[in-house]
Amino acid sequence: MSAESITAGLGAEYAATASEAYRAALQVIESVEPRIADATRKELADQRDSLKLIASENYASPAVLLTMGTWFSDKYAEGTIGHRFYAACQNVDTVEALAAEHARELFGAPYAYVQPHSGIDANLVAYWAILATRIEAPGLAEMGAKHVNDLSEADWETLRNSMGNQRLMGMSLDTGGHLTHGFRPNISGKMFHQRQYGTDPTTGFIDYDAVAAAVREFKPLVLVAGYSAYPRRVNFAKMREIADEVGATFMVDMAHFAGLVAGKVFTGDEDPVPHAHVVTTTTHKSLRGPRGGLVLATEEYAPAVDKGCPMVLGGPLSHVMAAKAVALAEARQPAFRQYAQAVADNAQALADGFVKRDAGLVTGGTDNHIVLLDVTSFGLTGRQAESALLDSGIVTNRNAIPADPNGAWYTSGIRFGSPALTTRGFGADEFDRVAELVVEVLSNTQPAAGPNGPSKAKYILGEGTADRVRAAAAELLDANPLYPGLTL
Ligand code: DSN
Repeated sequence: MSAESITAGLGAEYAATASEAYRAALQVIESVEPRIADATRKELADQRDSLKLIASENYASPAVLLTMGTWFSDKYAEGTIGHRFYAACQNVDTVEALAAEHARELFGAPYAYVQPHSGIDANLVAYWAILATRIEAPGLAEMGAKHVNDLSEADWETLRNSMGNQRLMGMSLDTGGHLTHGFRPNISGKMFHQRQYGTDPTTGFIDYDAVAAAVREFKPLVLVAGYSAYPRRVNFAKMREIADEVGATFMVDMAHFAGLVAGKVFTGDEDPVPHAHVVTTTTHKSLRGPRGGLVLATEEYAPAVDKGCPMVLGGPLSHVMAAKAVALAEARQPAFRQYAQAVADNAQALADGFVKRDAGLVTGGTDNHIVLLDVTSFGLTGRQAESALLDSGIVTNRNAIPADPNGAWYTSGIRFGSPALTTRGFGADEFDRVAELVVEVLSNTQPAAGPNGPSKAKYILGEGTADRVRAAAAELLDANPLYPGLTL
């Protein structure tokens, strides 16, 4: 696999033009608010100078980034393609239609809705589309009405209440699920009567028999699969069978691994699109696009998803929909498949690097883009480990592990992801070296007491460790530059 094909997305081939564009843009920004121009330059420098291992982050191409800085930002376009509540949306129609077409083609989905601003927006559109299809539409028919506005106050109250307490089951946050999958503090845990499934306490893997038993007992209207911190693949065909047994709508949130689906690393039973009724994703994680979300749906759910505005959303971010179209076009290139395969291979190399250095991993390894390190094996909390790594130029995020004794704030885990450094061109050897550097930092970090006794946040990093690791990281970073040739 050639490094060039993987880093093609960074735009080395048009670096000179992009440099001119950014220099001009920064000059214009500087004339209005120089501190923002400075922060923008500093952000690039910081991203260039650190090992970014946050599993949900990536580096979008200059083509994607530049697409967001245009006058499409100024346009209101509530409604759908060709059916807007505002005039003069002809160019937004072009943009939205192209983004949706790329999404449909890339994922092989019958329908795509590209307006959601984020993952949570996409999930809310999906949830309300499911409620509209499964509860509201039959309720309206039973009441002999075509539209909710035709109902009496009393009938609307009855119908509205019937949507308010439906059942949803998703993966619990501490076993790797997302907060929008029924976590009580999130709107999904409040608008649904929710219950969660977890993972096997011994292996850390999803136990499909246990999920099936829980689903049979709870009989959810919606079964959600997908994760933010589960380092393994999911058998979506099996999950669909489980959903079908109780007549549940099967929804998959592929926000984390959409790039692996797009790049055909996840195929067959591991590709959610042929198995789910509704699939949601963000566009900025392994998919490497702009920040945003989208929803894919079967013909059955498409009409309700298409009403995302006004159901959940207001005006779409037309400039971001344009950038989604560019990113999805990039993801349809053959080079993206090589990138996606490298993301999976590199995560594997990182996990192997930890295992051979005796660091404890949740599930013992990975077969996606995530590696979840249990830092209790170093006598640390996630918070202490995250801070010590950051001091050493390694950017990660602390994350709960199953049945985490330190809770969701301090945590006992560090989540690593391979998408961003793979975009820079890192390969398996570099990821093994990253594992070595992480272990070096954590082995040289001690928990420390605060002024009031034991602390889950304070730590002492061995003298010289941060400098030593930063120097070693710089060698890797210099050999794999971020936005090669781009100068401000
Ligand atoms: N914040 C994203 C993640 O890190 O997984 C999802 O919300």
